[in-house]
Amino acid sequence: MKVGGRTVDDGRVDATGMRIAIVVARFNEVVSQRLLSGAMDALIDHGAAEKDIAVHWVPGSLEIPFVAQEVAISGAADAIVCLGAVIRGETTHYDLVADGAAGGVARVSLEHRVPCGFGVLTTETLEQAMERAGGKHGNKGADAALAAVEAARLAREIRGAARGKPGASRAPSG
Ligand code: INI
Repeated sequence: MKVGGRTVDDGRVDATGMRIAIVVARFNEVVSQRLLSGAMDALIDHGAAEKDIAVHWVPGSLEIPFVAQEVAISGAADAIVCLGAVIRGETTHYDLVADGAAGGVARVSLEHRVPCGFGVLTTETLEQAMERAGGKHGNKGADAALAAVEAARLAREIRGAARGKPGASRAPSG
């Protein structure tokens, strides 16, 4: 499977039994709805149960880090998937929103030790966003979901190995 132009070790992308939270921004909803569909399909294709996926809608991408943080603190999710679309053509504070979302999500992930897949598109036009939300450039919502699951599996292996259980990290295949 290709994620971001590279081949991912698909064996790691097993979402069976995982509790996953999706935090998705309503702003540019026509795009984020497609990112959400892509993420849901990818998670279910990889073994997640629909009942284990919680979807939290927020007004815009700037609100994503706060709600992701609340999810992380609650302990309700093994992985968090963050989805939104920031389109330069439609805002004068594009950089502020894009940087705030990316920096905030990265901070939540590191401070709370919960993997966060980052599927917030940053594009010049709505057309470019649609191309990345189920169009000719794939679905970045699906990619972000699978990246979060892969990171959650790795964390589980590493934490298990640190406690003396088998399952140390493998070298990538292919
Ligand atoms: N939020 C987005 O998710 N995408 C955008 O393109 C966008 N624009 O264009 O401004 C946007 N703004 C809203 C922002 O995320 C907050 O919801 C708002 O500032 C209230 O805090």
